Amino acid sequence: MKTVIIVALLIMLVVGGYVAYTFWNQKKSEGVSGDNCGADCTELYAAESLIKLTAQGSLLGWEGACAGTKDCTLSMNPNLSVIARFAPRQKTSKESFIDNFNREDSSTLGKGWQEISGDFFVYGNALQNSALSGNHIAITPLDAPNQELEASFASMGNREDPAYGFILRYQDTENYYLLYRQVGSSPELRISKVIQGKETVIYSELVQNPSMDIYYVMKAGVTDSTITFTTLGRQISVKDSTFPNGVSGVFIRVGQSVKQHSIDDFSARQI
Ligand SMILES: [Ca+2]
Ligand SMILES: [Ca+2]
Repeated sequence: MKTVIIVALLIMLVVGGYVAYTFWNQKKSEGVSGDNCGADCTELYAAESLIKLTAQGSLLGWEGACAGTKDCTLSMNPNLSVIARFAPRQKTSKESFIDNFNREDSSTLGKGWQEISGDFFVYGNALQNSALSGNHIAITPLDAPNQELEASFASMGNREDPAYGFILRYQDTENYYLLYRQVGSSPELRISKVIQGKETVIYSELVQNPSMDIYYVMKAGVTDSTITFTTLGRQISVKDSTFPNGVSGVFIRVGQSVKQHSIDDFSARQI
């Protein structure tokens, strides 16, 4: 059985370079990815194999043994050469992590969430804390130093002084920022930092308590050393450079007579 080689040069106009693809495999068909051809960009095919080339991305057109802009099927008989020309790629958008929790009830959160304190679960297409007193914290996989967070929160009661909000620049289970609405006997918006497990409030403002079981939106942001917290038409801000980076997430703190509060429509965006 003779072996033939097909070479596809994938010209990436956006970067002004090209990626050389050589196929020499027994696989019956192989997709051609615009910028991903594995470690060596080579594949070996048996003679007479039918090879289907599929361009992923905005293909301007094939040249050489293929023509047009659709998938190209080649019979591996003679040596063949193919060039795929692509339109410039769109500039990569900033990363984001979005979750509306619209999925089956579950004790694990999925989607890359990591529960690092207490216990959350997905219930009724939202996030809820479990019946444990103390801090409930879950972090996202979005690792960007500057982030903007948004989520809806619903209180199931203001007794026992619960708190709802965000964690920013999580370092480990004892070091991070918290931005939250403290409700109950001393209702406040707070920005605090937790160092070696000890929380210090670095800025706070008085607010009213929320109504029960009504969602309201809160936003948090951190850009370099500026931390902002926005809700109820108010924005508080503070400068602090203790933690320069780290992932972010959600935070609920509950007291002894535990209520299960809700969080929904979470988003985190790199800024
Ligand atoms: Ca939802
Ligand atoms: Ca859980």
